[in-house]
Amino acid sequence: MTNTKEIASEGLSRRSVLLAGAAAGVLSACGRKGGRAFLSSDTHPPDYPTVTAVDEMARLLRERTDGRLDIKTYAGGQLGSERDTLEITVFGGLDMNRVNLAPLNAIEPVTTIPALPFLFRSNEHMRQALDSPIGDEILASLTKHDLIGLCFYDSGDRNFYNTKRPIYTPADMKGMKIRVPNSDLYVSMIKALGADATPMSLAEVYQALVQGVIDGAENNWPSYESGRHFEVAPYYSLTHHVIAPEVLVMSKRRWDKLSKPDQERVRQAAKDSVPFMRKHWDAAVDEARSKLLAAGIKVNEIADPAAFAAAMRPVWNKYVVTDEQKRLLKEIEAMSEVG
Ligand code: GTR
Repeated sequence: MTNTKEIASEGLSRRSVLLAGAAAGVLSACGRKGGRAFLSSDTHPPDYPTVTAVDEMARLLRERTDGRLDIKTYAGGQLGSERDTLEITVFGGLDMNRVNLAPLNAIEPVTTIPALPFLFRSNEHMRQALDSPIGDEILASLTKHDLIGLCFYDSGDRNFYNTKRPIYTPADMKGMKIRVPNSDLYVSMIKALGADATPMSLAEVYQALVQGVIDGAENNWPSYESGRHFEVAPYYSLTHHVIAPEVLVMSKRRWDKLSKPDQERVRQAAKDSVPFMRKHWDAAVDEARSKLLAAGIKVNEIADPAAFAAAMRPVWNKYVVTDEQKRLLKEIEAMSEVG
């Protein structure tokens, strides 16, 4: 398990130092009346719902502070991968970052809970759990790592896609090389299915598929579409194995410089951007699905989801070890009324 101190003692990679320098350059370049805009990063393109949700948060902040507080998002991974930009955010070179939970798994054990395979029964179940005090507790767990967890956004369900064949059973995955985000939990999930896991950043996936470095990957409909991975990996198999949310974080260094009322404004604007995000997320999933079906991808349901769940279940025992994790897991499972 890596914590922020260990990251610090390993030192920032050369790439991260360069990125921090670039970020600092951008920061000084966007000076404005009443202070500079918060600089935020996102791996997705400008029209993706995570990016437009932060734009909405920026709009709310401007409106509520007469333009004094604002956010400038660098979308499309311009400032680097989620892992690199997260390091920079911890050290204060970036003010905000919208990332998946995966790169946080190595930093904070409780972030692995919503990322467990076959935990949430539906998107509704995920939303309800993270809207409850459970979500607040997970967001608050990031503070000791110098990050302020502002809110969760949707990421839908992740499914496998590949260049070779439809996947119907775990046995169909045997020997396949599957890209995963940089998270030990994801590596273990793929290994549990008998496939080989290759962690890499999202930006590298298209080329890796073309070159045959990997046979496939896994992601939600909008990411599969916006990264154009479907062009080279047309088999999309609906395993629905993970429904982990996205998270919006702020650097604690920047946060600590804000007045208490401004901290409250930032937190409230983030929370108020969530319904906007959900509405656009649902539309984006429908739109991506229709576009991809029209483009001729080969989609299949899996015969027996329970077989995938059973094969991946040992991962729960490996990653759920602390009392806090066990309690949160129990509470989420006990929410039986939804989904
Ligand atoms: C997407 C998520 C990104 C990133 C990506 C990945 O669904 O929105 O933040 O984590 O998956 O697989 O790297």
